[in-house]
Amino acid sequence: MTKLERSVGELYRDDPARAEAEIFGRRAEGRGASRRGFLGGAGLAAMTAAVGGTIVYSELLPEGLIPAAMAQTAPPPPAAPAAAPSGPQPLTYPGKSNGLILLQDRPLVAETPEHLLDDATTPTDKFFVRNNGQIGPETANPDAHVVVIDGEVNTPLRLTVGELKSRFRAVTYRLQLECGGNGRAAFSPQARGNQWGNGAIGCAEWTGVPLRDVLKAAGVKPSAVHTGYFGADPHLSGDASRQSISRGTPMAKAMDRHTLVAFAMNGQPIPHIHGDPVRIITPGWPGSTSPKWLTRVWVRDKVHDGAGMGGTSYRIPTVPIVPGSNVDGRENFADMHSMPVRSILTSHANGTKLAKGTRRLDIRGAAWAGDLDVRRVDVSVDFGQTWRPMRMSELRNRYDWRRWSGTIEFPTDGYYEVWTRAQDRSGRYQPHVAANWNPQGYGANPFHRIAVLIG
Ligand SMILES: Nc1nc2c(c(=O)[nH]1)N[C@H]1C(S)=C(S)[C@@H](COP(=O)(O)O)O[C@H]1N2
Ligand SMILES: [Mo]
Repeated sequence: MTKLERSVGELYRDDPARAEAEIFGRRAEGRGASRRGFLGGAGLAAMTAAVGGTIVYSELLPEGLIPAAMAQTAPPPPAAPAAAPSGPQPLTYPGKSNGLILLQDRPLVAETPEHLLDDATTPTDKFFVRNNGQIGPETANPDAHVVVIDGEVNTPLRLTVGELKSRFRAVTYRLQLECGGNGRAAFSPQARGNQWGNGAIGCAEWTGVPLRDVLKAAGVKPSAVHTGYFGADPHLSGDASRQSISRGTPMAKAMDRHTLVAFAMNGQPIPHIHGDPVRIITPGWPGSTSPKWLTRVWVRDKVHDGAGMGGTSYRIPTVPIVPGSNVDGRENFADMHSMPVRSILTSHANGTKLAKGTRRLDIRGAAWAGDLDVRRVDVSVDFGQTWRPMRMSELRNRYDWRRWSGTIEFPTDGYYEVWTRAQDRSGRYQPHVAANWNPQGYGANPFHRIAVLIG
């Protein structure tokens, strides 16, 4: 047992199933189904040693969940050389907080840890970054940059950014922009792609022209079904005939007055890494429908078929599949539209240590649900046995996120997990664990959990 006590944390990282078996007792030893999952004796001692304190509600700890204290926010890159520091790497990028976590270098991908999303409006330096290809070219004269609107329109347009600003009325909204793969790290078995925690989200103020006004100026034909967006960023391979990504949405979403052709972020020209000089913002839908470095809006008479459309790309099963299945997404899959409900605790980081004797804690966070909005947020400190409702902020505009706050209580010193759970307006709650597994890992939205150690 001595060896296990020292290594159970490592064991959880390397082989969660074996760690569970060691901690909760092997199923084969079966003392009857009612005993399975009971954390006691040697298992409890090992777990206590691993998390660094008495687990206050240990009798309620569910089997099969990696304790939050041992879950990593982001794994090290798979092929990291032995000499490289292990664990998440900080991002070093001009204009970006080095609290961001680098998930990939090429293409550049960086996540905002949940506790850095503590502002009502996400500051630009803390906004996550997701590229699929190279970074778009610099534009010497942003107002001269041209965007083409063509396809199923009566009058194709070639609009410069200058014309976009002078011909149309600009609006400013605070809007959710979330990667379709946010939460992917929660999938088991691991799904393909960046292993995001819950930090591929930002809610910044975007200023721009409603895309619908531009589309109306071009005159949308009745045959229009879908948009197809194009950006100026070259494919990673450098092959000019390939798009790094080219997605779109059904017309109804493109015609929503909150879908913008944006040219400012938080009151400033959009920084280059976020798509300068213009990008689309499709709030509440997978971030991949918000192209940066926008060059073209192609109005299609069918669902767009650009890079990142079809197959298992941004598509989720309409009939659940066996986790780990090798499927091509052609049958019983649908394009992911609205993002699912999610909440995060932002006032404290995972692994927060509090002074001995702390009995109350003021906490805050954010919650959002794509097109649906959030009905409520609840927090538990006893592994989900009891939940306490949180106060919620008003929305500034549709597709804003909710900020929530409240106070939680701890009966004694020890190890706790603070779990947050939101419910959307249709009545759906976040699940305990990532549901509806799919090969590319979309739609994982289990509770946010942080470990807190008191004393
Ligand atoms: N041109 C272009 N636009 C793009 C991408 C891209 O690779 N190229 N990535 C998309 C994805 S997958 C996401 S999640 C968002 C991220 O926006 P951000 O980097 O400004 O945070 O941009 C989207 N727009
Ligand atoms: Mo994304």
